[in-house]
Amino acid sequence: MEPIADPTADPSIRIDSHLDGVRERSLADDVLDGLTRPFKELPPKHFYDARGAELFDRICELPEYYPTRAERAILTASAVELAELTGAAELVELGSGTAAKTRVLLDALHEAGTLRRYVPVDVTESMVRECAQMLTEEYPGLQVHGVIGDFERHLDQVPAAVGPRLVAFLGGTIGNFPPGSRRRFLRTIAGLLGPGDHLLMGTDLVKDPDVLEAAYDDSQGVTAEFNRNVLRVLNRELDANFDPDDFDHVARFDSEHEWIEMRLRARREHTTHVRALDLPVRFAAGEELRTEISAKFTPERLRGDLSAAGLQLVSWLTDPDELFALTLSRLTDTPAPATDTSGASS
Ligand code: AVJ
Repeated sequence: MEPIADPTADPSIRIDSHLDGVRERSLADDVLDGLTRPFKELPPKHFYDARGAELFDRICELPEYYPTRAERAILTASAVELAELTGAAELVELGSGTAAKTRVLLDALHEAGTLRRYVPVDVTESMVRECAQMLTEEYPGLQVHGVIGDFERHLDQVPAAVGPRLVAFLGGTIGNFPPGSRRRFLRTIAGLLGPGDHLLMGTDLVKDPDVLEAAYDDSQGVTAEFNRNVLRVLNRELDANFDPDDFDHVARFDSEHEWIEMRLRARREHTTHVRALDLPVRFAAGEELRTEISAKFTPERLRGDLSAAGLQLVSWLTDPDELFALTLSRLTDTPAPATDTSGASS
């Protein structure tokens, strides 16, 4: 059957979806795997249903949660310099969301006259569509090629570059990966880069544990609600019967691993049922379910991770209080191969 041309379709927007049930399957797999372990665990990506995304937006406005403000301040102060350093024709953004921070970068690249295409990669189709619409109106001539998918699985769906590329992975989300998969993921990102391309990444920095713990355990209890929201996701998506009020929110800085851990602690002994998986899950009183790690970085640790992924630092940008860092990096220079002696190479 011929596709029916949509007369309202905007030729500057293309959106490809790679989701078809992937999300549902991954939730079921993660729950079956994570809730049957001796130390129960769920990956943080399942926080973000509509309510979770809304709660996260509220977190970003909290007085205790400094990362969003610090990162925006760095971006604002450095956007022109970043546009100059990268000369990017294309911005690929992993986990683009509403693209609020991205605008600062798009503005600078647009001003510099190099910007041609924006490639947002995100699981939420409605957000990508809305922001594609707005951005093509705001920046005449801009192409938007949205990739709807999970950035952990679908980076191979990012289209070939149209010119110097800047990949942005903002917000400190790289901190959600444990160290091994972090390096593996960085290597996958490096696969999106060619010579002359750059990665711009946001990372939260190691600091006073009280400041860190307050950022993940705010006085208004928004983060606690965000944490418990993952139980509501399981209730809805997998027909589970968690009572979120059966769990306390816990946020602790693990100074050995240099990461924040969020957990849900059972207030009493009880058994819940994840009916879609026919899975009873027993909690002892005080038993904890780990829902997130959020790694905090030192310059040394970040350099090590980047270099293990074949990347080298181009610039290290931080806010005046050194709370957060934005780093620009590129593929590590490799010595030119000395095997071609024919003189025929270009
Ligand atoms: C979106 C993953 C960067 O780790 O700080 C905020 C998520 N969790 N408060 C973070 C989060 C609790 C956030 N990231």
